[in-house]
Amino acid sequence: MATKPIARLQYITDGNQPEEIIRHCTAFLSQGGRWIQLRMKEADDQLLTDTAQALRLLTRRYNAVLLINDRADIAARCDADGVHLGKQDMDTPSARKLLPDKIIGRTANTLEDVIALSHSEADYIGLGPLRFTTTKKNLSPVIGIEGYERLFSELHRRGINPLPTVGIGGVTLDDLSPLSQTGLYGVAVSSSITRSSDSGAATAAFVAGVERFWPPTPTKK
Ligand code: TZP
Ligand code: MG
Repeated sequence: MATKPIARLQYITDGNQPEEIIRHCTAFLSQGGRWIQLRMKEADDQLLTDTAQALRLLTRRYNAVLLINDRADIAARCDADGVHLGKQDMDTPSARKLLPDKIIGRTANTLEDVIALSHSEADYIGLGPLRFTTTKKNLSPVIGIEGYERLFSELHRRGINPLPTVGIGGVTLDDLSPLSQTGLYGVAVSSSITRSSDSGAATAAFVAGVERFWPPTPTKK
């Protein structure tokens, strides 16, 4: 399967209020963010579908990627660009049947998870948590910057080339420099954007930080 372009900065929505979600997503997109994962843990199917459809229209205006957390069926129904699935969610082959050409992201918490996923039909990995966060319930043990360093050196030692892997869980601006040195492909951020006093300004700082610490590689002529 052709490799799909994965953004180095991914925004994960927080909460279950569509107006708030759309407000923060608009700020994110207007400041250069191009990848949104809609995560509404307490919404029923109707509310999730309605919000996903509104975000689909919004993200199209910015040529941005829209993923739906947990629900491959709703991602398909809303013509989202893909889905992000946790360990308890649908298995990857079943999700691939629903979303043949779309992006499938999966959560990893350990070296073993990353290795298994890197041999799967998934497209990218969210690996975390970097540190404690209240955004997610039932958090797995924190990895820490040193944990990421150890994990990527072990992958290197074993000759394993992982799927693009983004760090997640309590990521702040100050983490971008050290995280970029570990082997991570990028970051997924929620509260550092959603809970800042100005989500647009926070996005602008993340966009600049990600470009600085993961500079685009020049394409050969
Ligand atoms: N998975 C692991 S941590 C997390 C998810 C969805 C939440 C990340 O959000 P925040 O607010 O950036 O810590
Ligand atoms: Mg899930």
